[in-house]
Amino acid sequence: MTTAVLEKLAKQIAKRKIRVVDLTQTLKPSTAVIQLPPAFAQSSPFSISQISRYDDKGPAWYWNNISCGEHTGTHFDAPIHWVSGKDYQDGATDTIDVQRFVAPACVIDCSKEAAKDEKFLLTPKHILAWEKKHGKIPKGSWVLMRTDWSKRTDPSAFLNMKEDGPHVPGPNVDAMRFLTQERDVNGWGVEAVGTDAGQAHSFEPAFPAHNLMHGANRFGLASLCNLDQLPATGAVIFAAPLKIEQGSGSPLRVLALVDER
Ligand code: 23J
Ligand code: MN
Repeated sequence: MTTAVLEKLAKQIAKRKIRVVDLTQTLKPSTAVIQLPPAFAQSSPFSISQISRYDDKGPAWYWNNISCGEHTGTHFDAPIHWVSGKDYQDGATDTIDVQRFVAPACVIDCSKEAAKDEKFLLTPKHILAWEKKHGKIPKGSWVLMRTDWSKRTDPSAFLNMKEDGPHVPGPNVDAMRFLTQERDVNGWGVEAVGTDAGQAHSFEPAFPAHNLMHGANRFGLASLCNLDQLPATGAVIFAAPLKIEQGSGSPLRVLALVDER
């Protein structure tokens, strides 16, 4: 049975009846990195330096040294990233059950709302309205918030930092309670630099996408793109972070399989 299903899947992919959509932003030195208040330590941006390029330093090979924070560009947040998830033995990049790196996605389109309000907050009311149209969010799904925020290619517009912190859309506290407690999701993904709203430092609890998702051993995906190419339901996401020993997350390539029919 399984062989037949996988064979069929491989054929459909080869024929492009199932399309592979790249949900990943290009990682480069100008990639915007989250800015925390000055009291806290900061994450390093992505940097790349050439080792050799078919030259005297290496006549037949090209390669680079790279460095960056774990939470740079399109990246995965593991449960141990947050203090609320620190004790999960299976909550680090190297200990997570790999089965959870492949999961279906529900895409909630908030692009109109985010265009009107840079501080738009997704609430359970919006999620329930989405479910009325598309059905109940299946257990083990990614829930992805489409805002079209990834279309802000200028790093400062992407971060959108103001006097009172970033003006960036995201989820409210009750949305994160609902998805962890009532829907048993695999994780929560967004197009913005982090999984939480720009003003989430002032929420109670602060940073609910981090505090509640990771506290419930669920994952985060940040800086996604091309969510406008996904159906509301039916896409399958491949999101596997680097196997960093006791890693809190990592940049990664996020791919979606989408049925063309
Ligand atoms: C550290 C502290 C606060 C936040 C974050 C990291 C992230 O958004 C992240 O990339 O996980 S809000
Ligand atoms: Mn992160």
